[in-house]
Amino acid sequence: MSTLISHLSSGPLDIVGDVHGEIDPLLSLMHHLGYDEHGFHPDNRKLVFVGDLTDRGPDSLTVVNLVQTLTEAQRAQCVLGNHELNILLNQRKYDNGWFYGEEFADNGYIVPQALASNNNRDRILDFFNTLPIALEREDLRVIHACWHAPMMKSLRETEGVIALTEQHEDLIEKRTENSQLDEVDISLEHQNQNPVRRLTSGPEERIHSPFFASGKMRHEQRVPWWNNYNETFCVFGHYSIADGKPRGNQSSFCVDYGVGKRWTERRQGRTKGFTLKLAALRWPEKLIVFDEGESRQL
Ligand SMILES: [Mn+2]
Repeated sequence: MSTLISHLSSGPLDIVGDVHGEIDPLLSLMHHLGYDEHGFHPDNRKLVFVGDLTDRGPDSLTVVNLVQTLTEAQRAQCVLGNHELNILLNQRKYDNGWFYGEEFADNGYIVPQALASNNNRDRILDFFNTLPIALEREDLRVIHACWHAPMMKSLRETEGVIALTEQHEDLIEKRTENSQLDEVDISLEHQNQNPVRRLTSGPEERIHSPFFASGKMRHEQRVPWWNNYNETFCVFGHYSIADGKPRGNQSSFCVDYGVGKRWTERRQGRTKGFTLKLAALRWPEKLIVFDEGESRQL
């Protein structure tokens, strides 16, 4: 197998949702799952991260450091999320300023965050460059946003995520430049036909009433691809269930419980009993464990 689609560890797993720089919930979740701070588990369980380790929360640097250490010690695996991809492609977004040493402000409120310096940037990029897009084994698949079987083929034919992204960007540009497609259609082509984009941030479709989200006007909306997914069980993140609606079906499960926006709860003075949580799905038990210790069966 190539580096972009890798073998998922055998044995029991704990698949952790989008961490988004929330180091304290991560350490708390690991504790409740029975891991020590070095990622050892007495029952030889392994951690798997669905990507989006960074941005929004207070300490992306420490989260990346920890996951890198665990991954290098082969006690954890991690797939690439769209937030890691943006940083790899050097695409400055409204919420990844920490990487560039810049504060994250929301309507004048500065979100408390550790900022990267020149000393850590190269190490972070080197680590992100090692991350596969997909992990699979006989009974289970893990991906950040969307499993799309026809596009998995292109992951097996390449080594580098940056090269693969750019190669498809060029192809799509050439194909659309003299077409009748408008700006939104072309943007959708880039989202849906570039395997790196589709697998790390999911398919989208045009909407007719644009709305404002994550710092810009949106003319597209996300497509709930899992409604038509009926293959090997797939765990994914990306689609924060901050609105309270679980996502997935009998063959899939979204483990992103929205901790990435916990700073909005902290800002209002909350210190525990958060609505927005970090969760892990225990496999094969199918038990959902949350960072404050509660759990429930899927
Ligand atoms: Mn994401």
